[in-house]
Amino acid sequence: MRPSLFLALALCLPSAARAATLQEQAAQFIDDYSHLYQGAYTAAQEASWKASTDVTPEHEGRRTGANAAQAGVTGSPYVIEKTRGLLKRKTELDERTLRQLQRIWWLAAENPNDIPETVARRVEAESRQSSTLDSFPFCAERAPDGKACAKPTTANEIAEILASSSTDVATHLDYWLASKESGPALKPGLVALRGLRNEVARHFDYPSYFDLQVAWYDMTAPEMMAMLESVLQDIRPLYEQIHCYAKHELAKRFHQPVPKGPIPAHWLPNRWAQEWPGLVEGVNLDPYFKDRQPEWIVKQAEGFFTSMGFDPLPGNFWKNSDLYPVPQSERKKNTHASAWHIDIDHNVRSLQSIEPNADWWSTAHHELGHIFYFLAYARPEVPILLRDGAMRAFHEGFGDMVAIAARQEPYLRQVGVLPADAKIDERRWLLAEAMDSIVFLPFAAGTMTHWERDLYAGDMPPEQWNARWWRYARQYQGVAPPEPRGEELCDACTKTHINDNPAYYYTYAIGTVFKYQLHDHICRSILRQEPRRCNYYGSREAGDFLKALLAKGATEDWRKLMRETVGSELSSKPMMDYFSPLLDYLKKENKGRACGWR
Ligand code: X8Z
Ligand code: ZN
Repeated sequence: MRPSLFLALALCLPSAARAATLQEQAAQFIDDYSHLYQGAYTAAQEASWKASTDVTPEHEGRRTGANAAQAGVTGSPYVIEKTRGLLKRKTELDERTLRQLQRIWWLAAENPNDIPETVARRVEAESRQSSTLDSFPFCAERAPDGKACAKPTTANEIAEILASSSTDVATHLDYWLASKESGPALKPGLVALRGLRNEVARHFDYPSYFDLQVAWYDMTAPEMMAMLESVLQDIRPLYEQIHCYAKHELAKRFHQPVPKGPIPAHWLPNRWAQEWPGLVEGVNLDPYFKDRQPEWIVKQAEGFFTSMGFDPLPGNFWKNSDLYPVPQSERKKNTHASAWHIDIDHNVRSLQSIEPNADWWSTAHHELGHIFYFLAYARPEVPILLRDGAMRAFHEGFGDMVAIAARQEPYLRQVGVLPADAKIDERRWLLAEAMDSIVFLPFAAGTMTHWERDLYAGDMPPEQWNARWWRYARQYQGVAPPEPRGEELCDACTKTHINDNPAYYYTYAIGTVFKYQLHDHICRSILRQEPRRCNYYGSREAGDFLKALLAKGATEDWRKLMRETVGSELSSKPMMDYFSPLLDYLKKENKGRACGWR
């Protein structure tokens, strides 16, 4: 049966004697839609899970089929017409109904089945791109023929080598170059997807796919860019000092002259230069995790949430999750961490490749943050369509906020990660944290978001993609490639989200700012502790506050919820206060050094 016809039959109106009011009609429509949506979504999630944890052509085919069926529901011409009609009569509908209809509209815009060929091509291209991304064989060294791989490597190994304190700059360069090899394999797929994503969004009168995604915040793209610009302005003086410090430290580490301008990208401890862990001498957390089992990391992360009064994770999480690395020869799986709300109810799982180090420690907390959020709003009072973060950045910020708490010194001592006799230097400890959070913002709000805005809203020609990527990396991050990068390469394409979570990345920037607002509020107003030495492990009050916030899902306007929860709209003030001791400290450290990159 064709999906549209099926839906027209399934979503028929109640045949009551009296004519139903518009509110009643809308409620019935939403009810029927939600039922079909949940079923189709669950089937698509199950198929995607299989395709992401065991990349084979067969699993990719099933994912394509299940996603097409889901698109048949969400983008059915009947759904589009009905929703359009209801949204035209907004004043006759209550707020909760409107919020759900708005979501039905945005979901329809992803796959409008009144242009079925475009939708079919998009669904197939998305699925293929994910398979290419998830199964790419990284290679650290080529055989003498220049083709065969003499030394296969993995994403975890690349991350580990780049983040190590090794002074061998040649190895850094080899691994950095290896990490960029997926770009050319992914570029043709992204060229096609950019066109298809824009086509669906424009069919719904959004200026571009970027604008469609930003609409989930009830904002226009220029409003979003202005909000991010103001965050970037706020952090600029601190970032410039951090950049200067890092440049000189790295030059020392690699026995190289200090560059006048940007930092060479292969010197940095992350392949996209998005976070700079391990740069602060004396603050390297990795050794403290070396003797731990990866299982301990996840259990400890769960323990953080349960200590605040959250229920333990359900059995299905432990049974179905895929949390540890597997050799590519055994099975190819997506190595980027993710959390899955399989049935929009209590069936949850996470995909990770946890190794015992500080990076996975934070990531495990981040992912469990998503899972506890899913479970908190999966309750009968929250309709299926509003079982979501109050906004996307709440979801990203929540687990990250717990990760801030999980790297506070008192907590690390309490759970035995930091030995009792370990002495720490508070300034350096704080600087190491800034190397994650502050350093992340020019990447997230700067390079990534501007590049994706240009990609979609600016229809950036493919022969400018690499040059634009590096222009933004230089402008926002002060980072330059080690050698010229031509347009046959695609360094932006190597970033996971650009392929499989498009036009989303500003969400992490907002989440970063928001998590310090939440953290500040919990520490100062609930626990009466100083945010830089604040421990909410075991705090029921912190847990009750968070559970109440999460349990609302997306039933309320996010700005209103923010004002009610942390007392203001998005503000970088708590984050800047948190890191405030660093500015003077770094100015002293950098005294006499040549700083800047412009
Ligand atoms: O993708 C993630 C999470 C999954 S939502 C692991 N993050 C971004 C990234 O890795 O690029 C978390 C921080 C930024
Ligand atoms: Zn996340």
